[in-house]
Amino acid sequence: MTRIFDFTRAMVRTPGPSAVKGLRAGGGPDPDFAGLLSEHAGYVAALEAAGIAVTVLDPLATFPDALFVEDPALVFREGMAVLLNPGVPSRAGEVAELAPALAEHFEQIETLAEGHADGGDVLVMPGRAFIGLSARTDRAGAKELARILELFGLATTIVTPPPGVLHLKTACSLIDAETVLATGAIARSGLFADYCVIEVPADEEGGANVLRLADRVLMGSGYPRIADLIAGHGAEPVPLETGAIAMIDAGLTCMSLRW
Ligand code: CIR
Repeated sequence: MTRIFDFTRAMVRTPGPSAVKGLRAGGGPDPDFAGLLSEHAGYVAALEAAGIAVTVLDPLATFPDALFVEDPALVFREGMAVLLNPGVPSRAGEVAELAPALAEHFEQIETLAEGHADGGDVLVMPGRAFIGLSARTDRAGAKELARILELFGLATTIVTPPPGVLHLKTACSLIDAETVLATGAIARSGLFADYCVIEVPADEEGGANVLRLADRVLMGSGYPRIADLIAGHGAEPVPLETGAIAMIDAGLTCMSLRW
């Protein structure tokens, strides 16, 4: 039986030179373009090594953050996709750029008609999606997204993540159907009371965004205790270099759409 983290296809967008100007909440220097390119290539190689056929879209010079394809859309292996409305003006135009590529793969495409929502704020568990309110996802967008996801048969829960994270999934990730990896603040919040929570050690919170693919978990290198926790849970940790993308506030889930 196909599990929620068994994917056969993914879509990514190669970073262009403007990606070094990607948004970052805490300021800081630009990452090196060669570093971004090599981390992205390593990520694509890791998707392919997991048996996933990857569609690679061309860079978009006018949208520095367009390599983070997870934010302008949501996709489901059952053939549905949702065009979202990113909550920061510089990313709004990414949706129209992504739409034609999605139309080649998805039969039913819904559009967020109200409010703002970023895909990074949506954690999809079996039968239920958690939608985080953030600086990017407002209540109108979350409610509208909930309406659409309920059409798809998913229950939804709108949650307020602890402060200080860009997106809900900056601080938590799916490990399996019953399990999430989460920072201490999320673990203590009771948000995932119905799930098994693997708590990220306090000094490794930057590594809480991981990507489960079949029997492996793509994760940032430099988080040895998270790697041990994942291995202890029976999945294979695959550490990837993420130093450059982390400088523009990104992790593992945000660089692809999977179905
Ligand atoms: C942004 O601030 O929008 C990008 N620099 C990073 C987006 C990361 N997206 C994600 O985690 N889903």
